[in-house]
Amino acid sequence: MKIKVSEEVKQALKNGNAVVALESTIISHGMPYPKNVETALLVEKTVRENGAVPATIAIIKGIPTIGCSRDEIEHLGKAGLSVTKTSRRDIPVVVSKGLDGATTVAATMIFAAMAGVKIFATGGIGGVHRGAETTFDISADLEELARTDVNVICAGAKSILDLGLTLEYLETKGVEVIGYGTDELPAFFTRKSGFKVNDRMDTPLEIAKAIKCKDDMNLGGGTLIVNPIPEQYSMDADYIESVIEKAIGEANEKGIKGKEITPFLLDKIQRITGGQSLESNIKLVLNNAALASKIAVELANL
Ligand code: PSU
Ligand code: MN
Repeated sequence: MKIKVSEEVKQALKNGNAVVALESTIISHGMPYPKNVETALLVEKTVRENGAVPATIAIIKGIPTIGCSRDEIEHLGKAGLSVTKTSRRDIPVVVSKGLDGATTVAATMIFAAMAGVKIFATGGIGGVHRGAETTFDISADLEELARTDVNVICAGAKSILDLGLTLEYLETKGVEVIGYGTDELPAFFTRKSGFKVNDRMDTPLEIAKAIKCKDDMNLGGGTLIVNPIPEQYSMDADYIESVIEKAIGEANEKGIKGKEITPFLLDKIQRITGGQSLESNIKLVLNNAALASKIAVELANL
């Protein structure tokens, strides 16, 4: 299959330099225009400032693209929901029809792995949804972490998910969850969730060493590194919980399910909080991009 790797990313990989993969569902389906485009460009800038090369990943006119151009990012952001949300299962149809695809964590991991990019920064991952015991709604992101060798830096998961079940699922699948400077799984908008991570590490070098070890032993699969939102941008836990409950209530009333539910909830939360959650969301993504870049630089030097 044809994939397109940008010249800059190709060069960096050839020279063994640090590269950080970035997803595109967050651009087309996770934030409103024009904040989504501004954020995506700011994330790329942050990666560069921390010594790595950014590789925003999407499917552009049927071609998996590793290292989208500024124009392509602008297009993904402006076209928004009309760009197909593309997880693992969607890839063959989006590619064969020559469509544009905004890649989820799962699909971004697949293309990062094809290109040889090991480190990937995002905001939050998908997981086991609340009520999954009846809906069976478990994000394909978790399965991908189990099988594809890409290490994902995120701010934990929103409590639109069942965080306890998400951790149990990852444990079953053999996915290591490392807390950066924390023993607790962060809950995206807040630094705490009440759930313990498997291991805590306090430096990017320690994390890079663990990743290298996994590679050297060919264990396969990814690692999840969870990085709490900086204190000054974190939200009030009770407030955001009530907002999330309201959003889930509305989704249930409207009968929204399947691939629509996550974008629906993200949009609702942003609307109810009057954009306050969007600002927190942006800050935590930048924070993750910086950490991912530092890990990628350490990994390149090992
Ligand atoms: N959670 C967020 N922001 C996001 C997503 C999840 O806080 O943008 C996106 C990511 O692209 C993730 C996808 O991979 O939603 C998960 O979708 P689903 O739950 O349908 O697997
Ligand atoms: Mn789902």
